[in-house]
Amino acid sequence: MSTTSRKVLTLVIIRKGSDILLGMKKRGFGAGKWNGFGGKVEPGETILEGAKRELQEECHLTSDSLKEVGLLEFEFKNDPVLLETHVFTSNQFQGEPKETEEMNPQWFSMDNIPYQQMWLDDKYWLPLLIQGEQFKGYFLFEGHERILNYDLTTL
Ligand code: 8DG
Repeated sequence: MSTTSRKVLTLVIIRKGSDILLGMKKRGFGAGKWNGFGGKVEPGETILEGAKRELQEECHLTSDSLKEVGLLEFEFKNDPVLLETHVFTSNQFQGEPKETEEMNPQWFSMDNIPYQQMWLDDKYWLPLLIQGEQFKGYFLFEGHERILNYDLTTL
């Protein structure tokens, strides 16, 4: 498949004890799914700055200790855009999660993650993040609900 462009995205998973914070995406790409917080990196900002900004914009938390732990590439069959998603995590943050126009945040116990209402790839890599591993992956989707093939390695 030929790739003509690459979009750089961030995804932030905040942890607190044995819980993780997810948000129900209310609109746009991935609406109706629980996910971490993130979005497109804007011109003039670093990827880390983009991750912090999206965390603040989408659920009103700030964190100065985001750590990049994963790199995920997503392709969709018949779509020339490759989504390069940088995954960050932290268990240190300031503020209380607050609902915004984009996301409704909720804490989930790490042994009760709502994978049925998440992107299909998350059940492969999120357990690695929870175990403190670093990882790199590629997922080829057909539509939003089918993975045609994937590759995932720990670093
Ligand atoms: P907008 O303002 O233009 O609506 O969008 P944005 O907030 O800048 O970006 P977005 O389109 O909402 O960003 C997509 C988010 O979804 C980003 O955090 C990366 C994440 N994401 C994917 N694919 C997958 C996936 O398969 N699994 C998970 N967990 N997250 C994904 O793009």
